[in-house]
Amino acid sequence: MKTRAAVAFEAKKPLEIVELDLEGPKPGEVLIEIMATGICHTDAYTLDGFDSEGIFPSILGHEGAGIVREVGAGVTSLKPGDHVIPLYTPECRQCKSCLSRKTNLCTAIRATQGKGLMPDGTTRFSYKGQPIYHYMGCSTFSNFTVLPEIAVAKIREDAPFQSSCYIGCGVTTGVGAVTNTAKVEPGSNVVVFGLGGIGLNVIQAARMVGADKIIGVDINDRKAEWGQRFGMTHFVNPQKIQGDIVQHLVALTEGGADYTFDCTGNTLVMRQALEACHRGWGVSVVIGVAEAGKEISTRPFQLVTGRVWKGSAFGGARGRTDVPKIVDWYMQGKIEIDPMITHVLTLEEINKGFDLMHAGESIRSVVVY
Ligand code: NAD
Ligand code: AHE
Ligand code: ZN
Repeated sequence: MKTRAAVAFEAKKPLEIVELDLEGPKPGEVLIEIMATGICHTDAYTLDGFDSEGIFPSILGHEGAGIVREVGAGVTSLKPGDHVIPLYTPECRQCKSCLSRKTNLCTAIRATQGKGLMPDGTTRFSYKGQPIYHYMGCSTFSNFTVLPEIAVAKIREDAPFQSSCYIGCGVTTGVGAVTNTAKVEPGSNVVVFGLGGIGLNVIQAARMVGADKIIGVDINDRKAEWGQRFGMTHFVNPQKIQGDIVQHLVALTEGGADYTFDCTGNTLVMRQALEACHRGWGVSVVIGVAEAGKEISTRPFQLVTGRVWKGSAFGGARGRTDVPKIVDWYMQGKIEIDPMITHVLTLEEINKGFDLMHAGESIRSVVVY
């Protein structure tokens, strides 16, 4: 079949809207019509050539929602017409990682996914007879895409596509980092570095679980109002304070934060986030994705004296189990999504979404097909 898609032919070049060829689902796979997709900073990071797994030409996009149109042989948990969210972190429920109950990082198809291929080692997209690669197993910047059954979460049909697509990455990542990874307790002091599409979801989850001080840190003053809108109690622009940001935050939290979250991808900020934690128990969660080749460092003494450095991918969520629950939280009003969707674009306008992100003018841009 044919599908309209925004293709990343080369790093650092705008996406091109073209009509591609797409092969249908093989056994264990489903064809999905994507109805809406968000643009996450990770898409921009890969397009900018910072991802050590970046492959070109490919179809980016990993934050989508859509409808199952066809199922391959042996698919039992999905049927045509089901409303779904593609999962870049699948949940096979059979691999060592899924069975461990210690992680959400299912390994069933990770090797082929990282090479831009389906689990059978082929790509289903082509343009003028040349292969176009998948991205994060999702490729939601295509109107139609193919995914393995284990990488698809079935969601309720009354959830709007335009907002629920954001649960495919940003919402689940931010909310899950608080509820699954850090397990923030009521009364905690929390510091969130980077008040973008992820950081604001960390803030709203910290409010939801009853955190006390919720301090937002961003170099863009326009983000202060956004943080307050979702529960931030204090805002700090590190470029506008006297002295060191870590000392400033330690003073503001009377000894250090119980929990800090990096939502910037900047390795220097990751260090500040760790060192702003309380001696003896503070936990810092790395969410931001750093450029290829970057490394984090701190004095080991920071860890010896009880601070804990952790990471969180997709908010520690097991997608097929947890994503439908997060959709319920949204539909019940426990979490907000709509105000964070600042721009709704057509596929032809997708490059504008990247420009808005780089200019710090959007929280989330969503492409509606
Ligand atoms: P975004 O562009 O919407 O927001 C980033 C924010 O960080 C902006 O408000 C920016 O002003 C701020 N910022 C940049 N440099 C800063 C600094 N030095 N100090 C303080 N603030 C700074 O991006 P996003 O979509 O929210 O994504 C944030 C990060 O999370 C990215 O690195 C992205 O790749 C990553 N991410 C990780 C996961 C995961 O599963 N771990 C999932 C989604 C996104
Ligand atoms: N491919 C990169 C790492 C990118 C990365 O860390 N991705 C996050 C999700 S970001 C979503 O916006 C993730 O889930 N990682 C776990 C995984 O298995 O990819 C690199 O450094 O090679
Ligand atoms: Zn993402």
